[in-house]
Amino acid sequence: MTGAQALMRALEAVGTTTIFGIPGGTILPAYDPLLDSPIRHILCRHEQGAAHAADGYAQASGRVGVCMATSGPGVTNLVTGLASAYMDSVPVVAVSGQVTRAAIGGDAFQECDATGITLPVTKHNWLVMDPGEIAQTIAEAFHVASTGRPGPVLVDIPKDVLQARFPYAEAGPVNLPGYQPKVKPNLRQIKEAAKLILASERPVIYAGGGIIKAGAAEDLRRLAELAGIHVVTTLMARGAIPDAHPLCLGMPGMHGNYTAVSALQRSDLLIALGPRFDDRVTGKLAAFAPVAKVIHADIDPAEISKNRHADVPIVGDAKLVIQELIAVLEAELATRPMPDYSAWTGQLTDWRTQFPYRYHQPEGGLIKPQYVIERLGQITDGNAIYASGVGQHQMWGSQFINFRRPRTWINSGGLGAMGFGVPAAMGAKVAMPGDEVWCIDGDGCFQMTCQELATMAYEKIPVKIAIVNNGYLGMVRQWQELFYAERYSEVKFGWDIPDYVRLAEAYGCVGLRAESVDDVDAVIEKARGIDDRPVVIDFRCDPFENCYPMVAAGASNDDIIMGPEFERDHERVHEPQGDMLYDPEPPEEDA
Ligand SMILES: Cc1ncc(C[n+]2csc(CCOP(=O)(O)OP(=O)(O)O)c2C)c(N)n1
Repeated sequence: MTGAQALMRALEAVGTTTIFGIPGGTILPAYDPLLDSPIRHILCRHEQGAAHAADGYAQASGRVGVCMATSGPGVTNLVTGLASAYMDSVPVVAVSGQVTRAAIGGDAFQECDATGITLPVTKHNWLVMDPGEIAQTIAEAFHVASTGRPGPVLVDIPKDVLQARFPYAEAGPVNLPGYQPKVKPNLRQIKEAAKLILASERPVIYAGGGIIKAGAAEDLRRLAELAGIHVVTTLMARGAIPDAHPLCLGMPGMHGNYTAVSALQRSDLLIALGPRFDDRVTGKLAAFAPVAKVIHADIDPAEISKNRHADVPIVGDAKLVIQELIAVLEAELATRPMPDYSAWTGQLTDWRTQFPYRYHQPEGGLIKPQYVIERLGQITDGNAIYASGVGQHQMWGSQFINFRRPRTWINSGGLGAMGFGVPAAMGAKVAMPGDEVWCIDGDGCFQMTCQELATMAYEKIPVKIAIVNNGYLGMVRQWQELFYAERYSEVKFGWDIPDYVRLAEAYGCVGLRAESVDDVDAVIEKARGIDDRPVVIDFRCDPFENCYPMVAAGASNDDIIMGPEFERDHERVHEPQGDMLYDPEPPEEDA
């Protein structure tokens, strides 16, 4: 068979059912055997869309997402998507065409150094110079992408390797001596961790995206309930424990809620399970959780003590770590009671009642973006899959939807790539066709990848897209308002261009618009009733609404800004909270 046939055979053998891609000269041989393969190829309109779709597919399902592109500009268009998947540890396999072996290095037409260009944004990549290595490389690529700390990989194959005829042999077992992820935690560290938990007074579980990647959501809930310890869920861990659970505190960080931020800040023990101490969570690192000891469990040893020293480092799969921790704690609790956390719990409960997310929807006034998102979450009952763009709408989505289960909040968290939402929602819907899938997008983000509406309309992928149209690059406008004396430089788009309803219709979708609060429920309901094509809703929202709470970039979490709705209570927020308060060191100057 040919190398191209071998590629398809190998992709089928590892369970690929869908590829998102765009053909071109060097990958063309691989498109021919697709006609004879059961694999569904979804012809995207831009390779960035293909890569984000593979990412959304993987985040929603836990399976590996696959995308394919031609050499040169095809690969460079994939790079943003690969970088996003890399930052968020999402398993994606990208297959790219390369110029023929003889032409490599000669600046041939559409040549680019695909492995070189993607090296920093992939977990690993390969240039396959021998057709006999295709099957084994694909097997290795899937293994590397999906095991240990998951991530994207790229397999680059020269055109003549795809065309070459050779005797096919199935891939053998994957044996990579240099790649042995450690999944089983060390029992001694688990016992140390249990000891710290039993000695703590103000513990908090700091749950990161690793919980969802490891399929450890159920175990997380059991641990929290066994110990009676509250959980914060980072942007990438939303849904790891249901928001309605009494021990769930929601999202910490730059736009997190007061209780989650302060719980970390005042804690004496952070039980960090699969987070990476991202600066959007820690704020100014030197001032983060100043008196807390840290248990840090992560599958990637390089994460541990990278940003914050771990008193108890645990390398291992989050699911196994939690299961072992539960076993050790249960054994301990047979002989002694759990510490009394009631003072701490009382404090958390007080904060929760005093400082929930707040906004004000004036009657007859412009629609507030928070209102749109809150209603969307309520009407869908937190039961849909929600993908998001990047900006204010993303933060409000995380704040105002009550997530019920893991893999329902799909984001470009680490890279923060505008344009992620529409294609990621497409990938999610393909992976989970039985689920209702919404994209919550900004008008800026939407315009970066809205060409995938054509893909979805043509392929009958009925995603619903809620554009929170504030006519601005809202998050940037917010920063200009707060930190650049309201000097609004190059952030205004206006509500009207493009006309999103007509644009949706031109793309074969249904276009709807909400201009007043009274329209909001009706258009959401209407969109829910349409299942034969994508729906785009243009929600015309208040352009000057800001996202709060906010911890300014580089500021300490102690300096959380609660926003105008809390201005009256401002002094109270910053008053010492009795003996719950630590005595902070004076903050260090930024280096
Ligand atoms: C590709 C890319 N370019 C620029 C940015 C910087 N950026 C972050 S948020 C944002 C504004 C997003 O505007 P919009 O999509 O309208 O969402 P809103 O904040 O108004 O909800 C920008 C420009 C980015 N994150 N990604």
